[in-house]
Amino acid sequence: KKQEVAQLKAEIQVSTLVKSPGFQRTPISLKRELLDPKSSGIIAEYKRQSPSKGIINDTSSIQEVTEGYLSAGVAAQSILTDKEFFGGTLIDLVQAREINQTKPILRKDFIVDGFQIVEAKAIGADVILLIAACLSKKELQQFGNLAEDLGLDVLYEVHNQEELDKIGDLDNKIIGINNRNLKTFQVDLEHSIALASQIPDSSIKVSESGISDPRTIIGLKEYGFNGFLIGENFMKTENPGFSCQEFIK
Ligand code: IGP
Repeated sequence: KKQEVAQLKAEIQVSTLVKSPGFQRTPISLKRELLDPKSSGIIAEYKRQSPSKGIINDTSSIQEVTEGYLSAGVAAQSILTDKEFFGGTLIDLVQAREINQTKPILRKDFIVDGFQIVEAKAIGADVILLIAACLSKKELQQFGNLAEDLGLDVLYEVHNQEELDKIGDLDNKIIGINNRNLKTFQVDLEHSIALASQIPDSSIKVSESGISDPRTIIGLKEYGFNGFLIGENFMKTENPGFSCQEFIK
């Protein structure tokens, strides 16, 4: 009986979510944005804290950072909604969405259940993150299909060849290579460069983490990268939007 009640509860939650504002809008495509030759490719993140750095910024509001990133000319926004490790909330994304009506928003979180994908859509996200290291091949496929059914883009995150293989067909997918080793927190940009050659031209490549110099972006573009996910380098300053400008002008 308990299982039956739990199932019913889940169904009611989902049927409530599908009536929320996120379901009344058409998501903005990250794929299209990153493939636009005029795009800056910068996916700027809102990150208050991290397990490796502790507090990064606890004074800049989501509103001022969103406005700053947008006027700097970012391709998209990434917003951490994980509370435990990153001090993020769903409300951050809702508030950013109120201001940002033009650029894609990535819900950055550890997705381990389809419910979180429906939730992402409900709060107004356009893109979800699926981390290959945390999910089975079957889950990656299931969650990827669910996101697609809801009209959301997926950023598939990998660290190595093994994780890349788990994703299966890479064609036309957005693949993020995380330069930060999740166990040691060491950042190595060579990760992006080495794995890039294993990703077909038909997919969209994003380099994630540890980018702190605009020249790095110029270099990564030569290796076919379309997107650059940057958090700490902007958030550690007093005015993240202003710091972001230097990467776009
Ligand atoms: C941003 P950085 O080093 O610029 O702050 O990195 C982003 O790549 C990083 O926050 C990140 C992340 C993740 C966080 C990449 N993948 C998965 C949480 C979960």
